[in-house]
Amino acid sequence: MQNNKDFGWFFTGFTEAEGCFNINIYKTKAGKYTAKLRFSIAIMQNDLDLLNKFKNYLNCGIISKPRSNDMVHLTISKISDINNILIPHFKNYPLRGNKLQDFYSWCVAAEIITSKSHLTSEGIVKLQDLFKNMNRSRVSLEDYLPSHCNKNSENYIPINGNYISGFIAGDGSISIYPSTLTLDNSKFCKIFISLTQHKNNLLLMNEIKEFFNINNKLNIYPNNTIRLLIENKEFFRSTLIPFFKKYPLYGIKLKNLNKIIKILSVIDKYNINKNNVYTQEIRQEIINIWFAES
Ligand SMILES: [Ca+2]
Repeated sequence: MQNNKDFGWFFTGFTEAEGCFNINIYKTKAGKYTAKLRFSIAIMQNDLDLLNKFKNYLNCGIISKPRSNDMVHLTISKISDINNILIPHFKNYPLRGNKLQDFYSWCVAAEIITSKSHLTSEGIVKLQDLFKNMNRSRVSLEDYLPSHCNKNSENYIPINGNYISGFIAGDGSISIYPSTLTLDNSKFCKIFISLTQHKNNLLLMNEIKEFFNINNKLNIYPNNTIRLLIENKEFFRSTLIPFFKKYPLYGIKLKNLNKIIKILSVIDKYNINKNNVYTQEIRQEIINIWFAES
């Protein structure tokens, strides 16, 4: 079992990928405006164990499941939990991508709510201004200064492996192209890891690239995203699998990784190299591993 410090970094990395800092401004029955903060993580229902792990780690929050979809949510909205648990957590294990900006805005909002200023119209206006510039509605993307990622900044923080692990658990994909798992495909069993981000996280993506010594160039696509894609069994063997031994992965992506580890050992067992072909039996063995339950 990993110690709490490692899991703390994992949680921050996962939050960088999938967490959401929000400010809810609403009218009470009496017609007065008020506000609440909410931190949430929504993931697929089959990853519920991971959400419970986060809840246990934080020792606060509520897990819920909306009827409308296959997601489960961890929500923290009690201001005392936010002030005493969540904000200290992210100060000890800082975010480093563009979600850091949302966290900063959120901390200002927490002060407003803690001091009860949100019960005044000035306080509500301040919260509205903060809210208007958070998450997807952020207008000043150009102001984003990811100083924790910048080696020349005094705020630079070296990237932590457990953070990367959490980030991949959230936004990464570790898998096999299903189309390559047929019995009659010449490109049998193509495994890959990919990570896609908004271009604002270019510095962060470059750090991850450097961490793994990857030479691929990061292209910015017309939809403003950048993508890191590695389809190379040798990279899994020499870099990724040892990395995840040191910095464990949790959740559904760990299940995929474990299947890939098994599949690679089958490939090694039969000594299959690039030029060899898979026999029907070996293909079936690999297909069975990949499609096995859990
Ligand atoms: Ca994301």
